[in-house]
Formats: sequence, structure tokens, C-alpha cells
Amino acid sequence: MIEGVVIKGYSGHYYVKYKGKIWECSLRGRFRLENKPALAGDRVVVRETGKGKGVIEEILPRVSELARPPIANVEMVVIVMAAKDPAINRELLDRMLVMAEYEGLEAVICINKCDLVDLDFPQLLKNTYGKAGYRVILTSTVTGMGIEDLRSWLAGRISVIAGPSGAGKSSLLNAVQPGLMLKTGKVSAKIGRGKHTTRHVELLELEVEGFVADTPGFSSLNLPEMETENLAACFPEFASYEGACKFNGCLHLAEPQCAVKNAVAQGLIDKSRYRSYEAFMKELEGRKRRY
Ligand SMILES: Nc1nc2c(ncn2[C@@H]2O[C@H](COP(=O)(O)OP(=O)(O)O)[C@@H](O)[C@H]2O)c(=O)[nH]1
Ligand SMILES: [Mg+2]
Ligand SMILES: [Zn+2]
Repeated sequence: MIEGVVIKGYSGHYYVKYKGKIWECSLRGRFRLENKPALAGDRVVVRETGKGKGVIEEILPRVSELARPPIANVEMVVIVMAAKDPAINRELLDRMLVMAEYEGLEAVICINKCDLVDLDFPQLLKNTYGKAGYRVILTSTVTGMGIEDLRSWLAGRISVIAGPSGAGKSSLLNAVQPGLMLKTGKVSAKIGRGKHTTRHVELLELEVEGFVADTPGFSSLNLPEMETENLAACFPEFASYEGACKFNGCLHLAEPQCAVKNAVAQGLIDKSRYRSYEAFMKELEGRKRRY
């Protein structure tokens, strides 16, 4: 049996990469009756029905399922921030990392447009986030810096590329694979948003045997629906202090003799990361009160 991968789908039509070609497929009735649509990223079994046409007979079990954008089997998110133009937003970066941790995705951080700044600054970020446990790639689509590295991280899996509008997501993918010809450049905020809602998710196939979904930018992002006590687990650098606080169930806020806050005071945990933690905690608590 040959497996295919759903590249995109809309209103009952699916495009499936199968046997090195794109097949136009419908979904077997059973799935339609159960209202279980296939998602981009689904690994499927196809029955050929004609020239370039087929039916999806089976949707193989999903490793993961993202709601926004709706993609199955995503393993990794590449978070792109520009070192400059637009300036990096540390809180947004931390928010996206929480999202990735919550969804169980591997996260790779790309600090792009390194040609525009003195390298000390991106290098500092690389150290900070590296210490927190993340892979950081410094890139520039102008000089080609880091592109090879990024390409190797995209190989062999399904990824999404995310980050604010204008950070260089589409440019990076074009650099990773010349020929994709993704549109780049300034899009007016209004039109950008309009496109966001109507556009269908499409996986781009890479020569390095991977698939990646380009996403439109955003400037804000809601935290997932999570309990306050689960937030600390989304900050991997807190992990080694778990259980070392005086109080059981310490939220690492105002409690005395908190191992996490001690680590922040000693410079073992980055202050700005901890500030994001505090801000997100407030946000989650505010939500709880509203319900
Ligand atoms: N100087 C510089 N400009 C870049 C780089 N990458 C992208 N850009 C520019 O930044 C703008 C936004 O890029 P785009 O790929 O459309 O960003 P996206 O909204 O994240 O997809 C475009 O004008 C690109 O030419 C880079 O590494 N260095
Ligand atoms: Mg883009
Ligand atoms: Zn604590």
C-alpha cells in the first residue's frame, strides 16, 4: 500500500501527494458521514479511480492536530522574528513558545534580517534562548546566513512557519527552496487580514523531503485554554527547579522561598523570560475570573 500526504483540501476536494504526483481525491463516504474531514498533513491511503484521481480510503492515525492553522501531523514550528524591521517582540516570541510547548511541538527560533544589525544582539538572543533549551538559527535572506541550517531542520517532517508579518517567513522559504516563488513584501494590514480568513492551508513540498506551511503574520496571539498551574511546564528552563520550591504547587509568583524566583535573581533564568511568565499568568488568572 502506498501512502499519500494531503497537501490541501477544501469543500470535499483534496489534493494528495502520492506516487510523486498530486492526485485530486474525494473522501470515502464513511468519513463524510461521520463528519471527519481530512486535514492538510494527513497521511492517507488512496484508491485510484481514474487518471490523477482517487478516493481517500483511510486516514492514518494522527501524531498531532493543530487547530490554527488546521494541519495534522505537524512536528515542528519555526518561529521567525526579525532582528529589526519589525523589531523583535520578546513577549510575542515567548507566547508562541508557550503555544508550541502546549501543543507538544518542537520549536526552532529564527532570528532573521541579521544583515541589518550588529551581530552581538542576535547572538545574545541565541544564548538566552539556547540556555532555555531552544534551537536558535540566525538568518538573513540577503547574505544567505543560516539558510542551510534552516533547510536541514525542515527536512523529513511537517512544519509550520510562524511569526509576525514582515519578519521574512515567505522570504526564508523562498531562500530554502528557490522556485517556491512565495509572495513577499508589504501587504496592507487590512488586506492581509482579509486574506488570512479566506486562504486555505497548503503544505509546500520541499526537496529535502519535508512539508512546510507558510502562515500569514499576526501581531497578537491568545494563550491556549490552559490552567495556571500548567504554565510553568511551558517554560522548559523552569523544569530543573520543579519540586524545589518551599510550597507544594508553588506558582512561582509571590510565594516565599521559590526556587524559580531564586534562579531568576541569580541570573540562571533570564529575567525577560520570567517577566513573560508573570504576564501570561496574569492573563490566565484574568480569564478565570471572567468565567
Ligand atoms: N534586509 C533584509 N530584509 C529581508 C530579509 N528577509 C526578508 N526581508 C524583507 O522583509 C520584507 C518582508 O518579508 P516577507 O518574506 O514578505 O515577510 P513575511 O510577512 O514574514 O512573510 C520584504 O520586503 C523582504 O524583502 C532579510 O534577511 N534581510
Ligand atoms: Mg509571508
Ligand atoms: Zn516556585
